[in-house]
Order: sequence, then structure tokens, then C-alpha cells
Amino acid sequence: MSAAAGPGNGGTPVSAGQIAARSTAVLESNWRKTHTVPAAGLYPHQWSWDSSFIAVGLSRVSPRRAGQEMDALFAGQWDDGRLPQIVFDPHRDQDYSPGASFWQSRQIPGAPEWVETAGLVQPPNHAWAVWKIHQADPAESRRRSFLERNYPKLVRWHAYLSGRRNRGGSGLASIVHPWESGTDNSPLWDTVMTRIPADCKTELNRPDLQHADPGERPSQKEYGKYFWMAERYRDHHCDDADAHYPFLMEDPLFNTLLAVSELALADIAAELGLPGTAHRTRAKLITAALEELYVPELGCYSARDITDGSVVHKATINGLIPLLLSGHTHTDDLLATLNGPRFMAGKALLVPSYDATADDHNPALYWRGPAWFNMSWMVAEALERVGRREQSNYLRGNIGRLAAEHDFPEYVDPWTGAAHGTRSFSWTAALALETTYPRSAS
Ligand code: 9WN
Repeated sequence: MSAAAGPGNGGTPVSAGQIAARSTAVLESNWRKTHTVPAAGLYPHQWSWDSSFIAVGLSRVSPRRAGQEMDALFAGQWDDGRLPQIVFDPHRDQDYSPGASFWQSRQIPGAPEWVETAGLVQPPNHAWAVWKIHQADPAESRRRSFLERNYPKLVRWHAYLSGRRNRGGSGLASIVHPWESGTDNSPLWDTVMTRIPADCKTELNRPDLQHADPGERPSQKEYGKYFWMAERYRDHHCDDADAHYPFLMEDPLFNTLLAVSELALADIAAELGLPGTAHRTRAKLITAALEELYVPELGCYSARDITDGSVVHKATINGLIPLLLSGHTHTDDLLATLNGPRFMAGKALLVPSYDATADDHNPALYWRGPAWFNMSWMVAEALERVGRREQSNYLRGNIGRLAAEHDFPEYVDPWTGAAHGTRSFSWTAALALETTYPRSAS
């Protein structure tokens, strides 16, 4: 395999073989009988969208394990179709907050009986992942009826998002908590967060701070607000019918993944000999509805607060992810924004999570500046789709190299590659592993 040293670094070149071996070792050490934890200390349960990224990486070395990963996640699916943010390991309740004892999901109508889960969700990258896992080894997938097994579950998951979560009536799914975005303290949520009380009932303990630098994690005040919202959502039986619930946001990242996943469902349906037109139609509707979130002055998409109809004026990585969708009219503008001063600026190693020209850009603080590997991986996928193979290869090369050189960090400084957050982070390893293989077709 070829050397994977990227431009603009100066570190020791790491071969693709070394990247693959080290990534596989991280995934092996984070495997817990049925699923992979995102990080052994900081995130000791199974997280929803993490598992999709992880399974895509796993499918390159063990399609069987990739299938188990998705099965374990779907064991947490609720009667209403929702796929929860977290499926809890009952033995680790004290090690992450909020845990199973906070959610008490078994007391909520429609939650699964055999596993405990959070009531919130995360971005719907699952059908996309299932299709990629199938493509990695179609014979193995057919032998295990992988698509037959997962298709109906994915359809129910999407029906929940397009039904009960269509809170604004635009056809876009709303998220009800920053944790649902996967980009927890993104500047996109700052304005609405000013309206959220911080006086939650739960006594806040922060096991997360034992595993990550407090200066790189959300603040105590932000946590008070996160818990206030989670309590209110839980105490309303997670029923999405709380008329005055204050955090209802339409996020371009979340909805792009829903559209991409609808297209994947169409491919899955075709493979199973089922009609896929309804999936393609929904993907088109979501893509069209996303246009209302485009902000020309920023040259990217943003989030809409459906409680007052306002669109946030901030450029974040969430707003570039719609590049994954073909057929919209802003491809050139999104590419210009990606490569302009707000993001890559001709010198970034990976894509910053937040506008580099903003006064409060911080290259070390969680979702307010650093580069996350899953985001750069999705941008690389999008670049490939729009014919920018050279830049896609640049990002893919840097994903593998920076991951392997820095012990698979949760996030990095986009300009220097310096590691931040926890280490041996599973999706970093999985996506580094994925980049050592030729791209799959979609
Ligand atoms: C809350 C697990 C998760 C990721 C999210 C990331 C972070 C959790 C936290 O870790 O969120 O879900 O405690 O900060 O923001 O994207 O899924 O890796």
C-alpha cells in the first residue's frame, strides 16, 4: 500500500498499512460483545450516528461485525420508529451523564423493553451506512439477509422523522436538543440557547471532565441548559407533542443525511426488488425544502428556528454538508465557501467546524472551531460526487495520517493538526480505516 503522508504536515509519513493496522486495533479495543463504544472512558455506551460511521469502517475488515453493530443499535428502536441517541450499557450508569437512570426509558410508553435508551435521536446516517456496508461485501450481506432485515426498520425510522418530527410543516425534520444535532455546542444553537433556562432539577455531575480537558468541552452553564431541555422532553414522555417546547431547529446537516439516506433506501429497495419511487420523491422534497435554509451572504446553508421562523446567520460545517446532495443550485457557491477564508482558506488540513473568520472561532473548543474526522470524511465524499477528486483525496489522506499520527483523536486543530478531546476515538479510527480502501460507489 502507498504512503499516506499528506501535504503541509512535516510529521513522519505513515503507510496505509500502518493506518489500517492501528485503526483496527482501536476498533477492537472499543468492541463490547455486540457494539463499539465511541471511546472507552468518555463515551461508554453505544451512540447512534457513531455506530453508522463505525460500521462503515468495520465493513472493510469484518462485514459480520458491521452487521452486529447495526443490529445492536436497532435493538433500541422505539415503537414509534425512533432510533435513540444512546443505547445504554447497564453496567456503566455512573460513567456518563445523563445515563439510563436519568431517562428511565422503560417507563416511557413505546420504548423497548429489553434495553434502556435515551429518548433523543441523532442524525440519520443509518440507511446510508447500511447501503455502504452491503456494497463492501454484497455476497456476505445477501447470505445474512442484511438488507431484508434492516430495510423495514429504516423505513420506520424515517417515517418517525418525516412524520412526528416535521414540527414546522416544511417537510424538514426538527431536532429538539443540541445533542440531536451531533454538533452539540455549535454556534448555530447560541441564540435559542439564550432562551433556555439553566436551572435543571438534576444535580449535575460531569464524568466527561475526567476524560477530556474542561476547556475543550461544553461549559457547566451549557450543561444546565442541556439537562433542562432533556428533563422537559423526558417528562413529556418524549411524545413530540409539547406545544411550547422551546428548542425546535431545522438543521441542514441532519436533513441532508435524511435525504441522502432516503436515496440509499431507494437503492436498498431496488436491490430487494421493491419499489423505491417514494424514497426518491421524499429525498427530492427534503432537498427542495432545504433551499429555505440557504443563506446567500454566507454562501452556505444554516439552521432555522421554527419557533419564530428565523434562520441563523452563522457559517458552520453543518451548512456545507448539503454538498452531498446533487441537483441543488448552490454547488459552486458551497465549493467557494469551503475553499474560502471561512473554512479551508487554502491551508487547512481538515475542514474547521466553524467559520474561521468569526471572532469566537476557537480551534480547540469542541464544535466551535476544531475539525472532526466524520465531517471532513463527508465533505470528501461530497467532493468526489461533484468531481473534485484531488481535494477529496487530500482530505482522505489527511484523515488517515492525522488519525494514525495522533492516536485517533476526537477532533484536531484544523490548521496544525494538534489533537484535542479524547483519544482512541472509534469513528476517527473507522473512517481512517475506510480511507485506506478505494471509495465505495455511494
Ligand atoms: C452527546 C459520541 C458523541 C457524538 C456527538 C458528540 C459527542 C455527546 C457528548 O459525543 O456528544 O451525545 O457527551 O458530548 O458531539 O457527535 O455522537 O461520540
